[in-house]
Amino acid sequence: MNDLNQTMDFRHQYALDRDCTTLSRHVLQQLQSFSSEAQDLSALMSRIALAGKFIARRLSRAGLVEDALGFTGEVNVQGESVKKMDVYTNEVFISVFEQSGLVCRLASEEMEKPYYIPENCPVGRYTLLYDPLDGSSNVDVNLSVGSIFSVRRQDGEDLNGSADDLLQSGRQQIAAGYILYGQSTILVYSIGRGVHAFTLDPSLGEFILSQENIQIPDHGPVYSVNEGNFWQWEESIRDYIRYVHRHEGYTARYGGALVGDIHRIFMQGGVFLYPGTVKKPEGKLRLLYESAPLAFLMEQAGGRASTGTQEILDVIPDKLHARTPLIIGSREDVSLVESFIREENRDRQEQILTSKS
Ligand code: AHM
Ligand code: MG
Repeated sequence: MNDLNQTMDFRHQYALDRDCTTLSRHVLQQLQSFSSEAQDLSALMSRIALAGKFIARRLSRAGLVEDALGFTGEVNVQGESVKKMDVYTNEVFISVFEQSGLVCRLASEEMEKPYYIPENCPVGRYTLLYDPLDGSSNVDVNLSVGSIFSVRRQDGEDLNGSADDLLQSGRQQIAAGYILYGQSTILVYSIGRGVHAFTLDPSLGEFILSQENIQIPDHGPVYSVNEGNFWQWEESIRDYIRYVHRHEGYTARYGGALVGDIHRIFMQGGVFLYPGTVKKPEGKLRLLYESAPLAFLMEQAGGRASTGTQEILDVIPDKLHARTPLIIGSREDVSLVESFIREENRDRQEQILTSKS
C-alpha cells in the first residue's frame, strides 16, 4: 500500500460515519439566523441537553451510587410519593439554568409553584416548563424513563409571582421536546420547524443529529394504554378497546413511561391513550408539563393530540397543574378513538332528550 492509500485507509477507519450536526448548530440552521432570539433558543436547547447528560449519567450508575434509587418518604403536589431521582432531576434543571441569563422561571410537575431565578429575570424572558423524570415508577427496575420540556415566552412582568400568564393554550409554546433515557439517550425537539432526534454519544458527551424531520404514519398498529383501568373508563373507551381486540392488525404496547411509549408511536405510528375515568374524568397526565409539549411535537410530525373532544393545543388550563385526558398519535387512529367518544356523547344526548319528552 502506498502512502496515499495508507492515509485514505486511516481516514476511512477513523472518519465520522455521519455528518456531525450538534444540537446548538441545528437550532441556528433551522432558524437561518444569528438574531438574539435564535441565539437564545440555541443556548436554551444546549442547557436542556446539559441537564439530559447529567440525568443520563446518574441513571446509568443508579445501582452503584448512594441516594439514586427509592423514595424520599415525601408526597409531591400531585399527591404522589416522591422518588429520590425525582428530586435530583428537578434540581438538575434548576442548576443548569441558574446564571444562564435565559430563563426567569421554571415550572415543574414536582413543584407547587414556579421557581424564580431573580438574577435572570431582567433579561431572561423565557419560562421552562418540565416534567423532570417522567415514568419514575420505572427507575427502580432499570426501564426507560424520560424528561419532557416546553419553552414559552414570558408574557408580562409577573410582579406578584402568580405566573397567571402560563394559563394559556399550548399554541403559545415556542419549543418543546423530550429526552428518552433508554438503550441510548435520545433528545427529540421542535421549535415549530419539524421534529428532530439527537442521540447522545457518551464518548463525545455530545448530542448528535440522528433523525431529521420525523413524520408519523397516518395509521399504525400500536395501541398503548393501561388496560388495567378498563372497568374505570367510560363505555366509549371500552368500546374502542373492544374494537381493536376484534380487528386484525393491532398490537398492544405499554411501558409505563409516557416518553418511551410516545417515542415508539412517533417511530411506528399508532395511538397512545391516557383517558379519564368515570371518577376522574380529567385523567392523570398534566397539560403544561406532559400533554401540551407532546402535542406540539405530534402536530409538527403530522399527527394529532386530542382530549377526545378538543385539540390538546387548544386547551386553556385553569391552574398550573391541570390535567387532561390524552389521545395522541397517528391522525387516523386518534380520529377513530374520537368517533367512539362522539357516538357515546350522541347516545347520551338522545337519552336526555327522550327522558325529557
Ligand atoms: P409521572 O410523571 O409521575 O411519572 O406520571 C406519568 C406517567 C406516564 O409516564 C405514564 O404514561 C403514566 O404515568 C403511567 O401511569 P399508570 O401507571 O397509571 O399507567
Ligand atoms: Mg410525567
